[in-house]
Amino acid sequence: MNNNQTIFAPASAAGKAGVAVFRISGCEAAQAITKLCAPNDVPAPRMAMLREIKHPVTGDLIDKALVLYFAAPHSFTGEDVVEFHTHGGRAVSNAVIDILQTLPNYRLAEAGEFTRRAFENGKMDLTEAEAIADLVHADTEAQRKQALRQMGGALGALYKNWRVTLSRGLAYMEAAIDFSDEELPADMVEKQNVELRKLRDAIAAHLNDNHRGERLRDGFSIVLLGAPNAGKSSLLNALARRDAAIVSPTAGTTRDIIDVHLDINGYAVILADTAGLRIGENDIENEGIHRARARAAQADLKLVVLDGTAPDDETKKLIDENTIVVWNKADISQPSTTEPRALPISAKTGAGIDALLQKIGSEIAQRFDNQTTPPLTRARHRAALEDSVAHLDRALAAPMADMRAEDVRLAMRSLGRITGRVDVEDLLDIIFRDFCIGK
Ligand SMILES: Nc1nc2c(ncn2[C@@H]2O[C@H](COP(=O)(O)OP(=O)(O)OP(=O)(O)O)[C@@H](O)[C@H]2O)c(=O)[nH]1
Ligand SMILES: [Mg+2]
Repeated sequence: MNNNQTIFAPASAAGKAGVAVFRISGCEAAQAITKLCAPNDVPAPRMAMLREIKHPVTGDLIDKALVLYFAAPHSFTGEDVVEFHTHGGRAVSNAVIDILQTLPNYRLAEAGEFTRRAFENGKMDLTEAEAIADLVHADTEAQRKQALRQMGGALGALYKNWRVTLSRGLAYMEAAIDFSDEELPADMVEKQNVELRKLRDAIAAHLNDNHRGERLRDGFSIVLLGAPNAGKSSLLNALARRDAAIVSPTAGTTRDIIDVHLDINGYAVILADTAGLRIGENDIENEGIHRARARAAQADLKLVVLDGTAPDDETKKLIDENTIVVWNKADISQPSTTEPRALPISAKTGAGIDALLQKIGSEIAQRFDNQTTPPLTRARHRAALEDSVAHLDRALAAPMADMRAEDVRLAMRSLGRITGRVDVEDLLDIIFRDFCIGK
């Protein structure tokens, strides 16, 4: 990737729309205006101006557009940035892109390249850049809020503070190595150890969060479980409001796991339909049952479906504290008093489905709400934090001051990789690949 080149890209989605936004960034960004609009008419920075966009060679009028100029470093990328807000038709877009491509030293941006330049120019740390990708991909309210909070720098600030605490500790440790004992307060090592342990415990507590931030981002997983014919697939369809899974009176209909994505009270949910649990009639059904059990073991919440017309004890054995139980086929059966926890529903008529959705919503909210510290949102952060705890454990157990200092240095390095303040060159391609073109 060549940062000396000026990059451009459509920043709005392709297709017909009222307006299309083109973004241009780099030291020659202003050329887009002087070549396409007027040679001596770059608008004052941050002032929107209506201009004619013309073909630089033929002089053909392409469109009338709003033109904005942001002078470095006061722009999203920290470079000179130009935006054209044209009309959003395909022909206009194609013409603008074709012309920009002919300008010297201009090239189409790669996915995430604008944000990458912003990161490289110190406009944001990596957690904030990742939050932008999350915000662009957010489908639900909870995802949007989490991304916004991270974009505000809450997560980056937390990790940065930990790193600052460590660097302060390290300074003392290095002093202890460099100076002889009598020049330093006697309890200094002890004090440092207390600080290190406090920080180690804070990071461990942050890690021990049930993966809630990652779940909020990736989706909360709920699995439907029950006997064959209990009505699991019917319930999946009722909750998804579409015919996602095959329903039939034949026991053993579902084999493969069927996932549907739902938005329940603003939370992203992945609901999985599974094979009815019994001793299967053949290898295929048994494989389906095996998969159902495996998925149940990883799920955040189990939705156990009792067949109201034949509530069986095997199904009841699946119920634990992480379960919502429903009494299905309540339209043709009488809910039993022996199962007071079971919510009566009918997947067929839709009775009780709203109450079930409410119950699911409150179960999820209970797990996510009332959080004071910003949640950990990515496996990448988790791995770095785990690394850093391991180094701190080693530092606390180190028999010699210089070994301890080295482990603290490594713990700091792991924390620094999260925000991108230390060597992360190898990570950048992976992180920014997640983005859209134009972001
Ligand atoms: N009356 C009534 N019938 C239902 C209800 N829910 C499901 N059924 C019927 O029960 C039968 C089985 O439904 P499915 O949804 O396929 O059951 P399943 O649990 O997915 O079954 P397997 O995939 O075989 O494990 C079908 O004939 C449905 O129409 C309900 O609430 N009331
Ligand atoms: Mg089924």
